[in-house]
Amino acid sequence: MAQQWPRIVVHMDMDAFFAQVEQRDQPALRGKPVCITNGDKGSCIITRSYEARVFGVKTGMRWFEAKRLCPQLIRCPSRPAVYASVSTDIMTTLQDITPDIEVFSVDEAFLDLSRCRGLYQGAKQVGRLIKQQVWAATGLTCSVGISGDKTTAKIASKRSKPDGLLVIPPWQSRVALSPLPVTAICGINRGVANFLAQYGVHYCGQMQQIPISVLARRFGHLGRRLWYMCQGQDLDPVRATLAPPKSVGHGKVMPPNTQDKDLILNYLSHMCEKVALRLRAHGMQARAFFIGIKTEAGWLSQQYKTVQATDDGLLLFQLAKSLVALHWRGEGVFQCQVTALRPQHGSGQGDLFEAVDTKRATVNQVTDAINQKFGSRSVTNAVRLQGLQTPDVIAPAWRPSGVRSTLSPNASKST
Ligand code: TTP
Ligand code: MG
Repeated sequence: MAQQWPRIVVHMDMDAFFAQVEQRDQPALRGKPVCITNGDKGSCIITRSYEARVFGVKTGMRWFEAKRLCPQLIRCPSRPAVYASVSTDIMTTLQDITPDIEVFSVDEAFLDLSRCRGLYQGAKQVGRLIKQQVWAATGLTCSVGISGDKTTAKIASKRSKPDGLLVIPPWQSRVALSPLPVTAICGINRGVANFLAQYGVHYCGQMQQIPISVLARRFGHLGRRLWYMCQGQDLDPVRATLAPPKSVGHGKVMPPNTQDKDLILNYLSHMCEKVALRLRAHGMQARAFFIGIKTEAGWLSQQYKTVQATDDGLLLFQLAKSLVALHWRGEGVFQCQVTALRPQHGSGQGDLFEAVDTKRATVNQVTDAINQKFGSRSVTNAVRLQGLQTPDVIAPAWRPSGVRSTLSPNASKST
């Protein structure tokens, strides 16, 4: 991605989240004005489908008032446990894009792509990928805004709704936000707006007219942040709320009783590459790996420790080859598994006496970029070429522990 993007910040927001889940689960509701209330007698609208919005039905409105605006409005009782579970699926699948995710609410997340920009071609492509991932995981649409800061990204996702994608390059943020009333900015409530109005500031574009110190004196650090936010330069970082995965593993069931050594190695090589690719996608490396092949008598396996933390598939394959050489005596193999244990962000603690293999890192980086652009395995190791007919591995659905703790079954916002 172009260097003019000091940070690449994405805001993902589900469209009419609770209502869309109900329309997904009850096909009869699709295309109809639907609203969600607490229980089937609830009097307050928690949210409403886009079909209901056309009639002016709003969140927080009383049921009888909404019904007056839209006589055919259908009321659905809220199912918090279902929404929490869908929310978990969304946040989990977003981890495949970047580990730097801030779960902002039950249906919103910020993603910082700055650390994995090498994996993607551009903002539009990542945005489309995110929408596809969310759709594949849940069958629901979302809207995605991308910019250089959280505030502008959030404005962009909102502006693109529903089922939209809008990129506002950072150098256009100030102009894009300029005509918006200050109350459009997340964090500016009536009290702050009234204070700003005393200085003649009603729109974001007017913020530069007052010195930052005015806001700092009145609201402290938040005031300073608001001054930057209105100008499309929100400095607030994406604060990762999800715990990193405890392990990253790939396994595959093989043709029963495989005794062909080349085929066994081929499968293992494939697993090694998958694990390494996933580590790299998360900006992680590990020093400990489980490698195993399953025979009728059980697993032939070993835990390996590497001298340095690694994300290199070729190095893992060396370990896998040594496993086969050491433990395998020609028995039929049914399954294979490669797992990185306790992966860590970055390269962890380096070894003072071992030179880091930067050449391999560069090869991996270039390979990832080519495969990202032209499809997986456009570039691959020669040992894996003969296995190209085998279908791609389905990634095991690992669930980062952090997701569940940030979302309770009653995760809906209060109304
Ligand atoms: P929002 O993202 O604010 O709204 P939405 O997803 O329904 O619609 P939009 O397409 O405009 O994003 O909120 C997400 C869910 O949170 C929403 O479906 C219902 C719930 N919610 C509440 O429970 N109380 C509230 O006050 C709001 C605003 C939302
Ligand atoms: Mg939403």
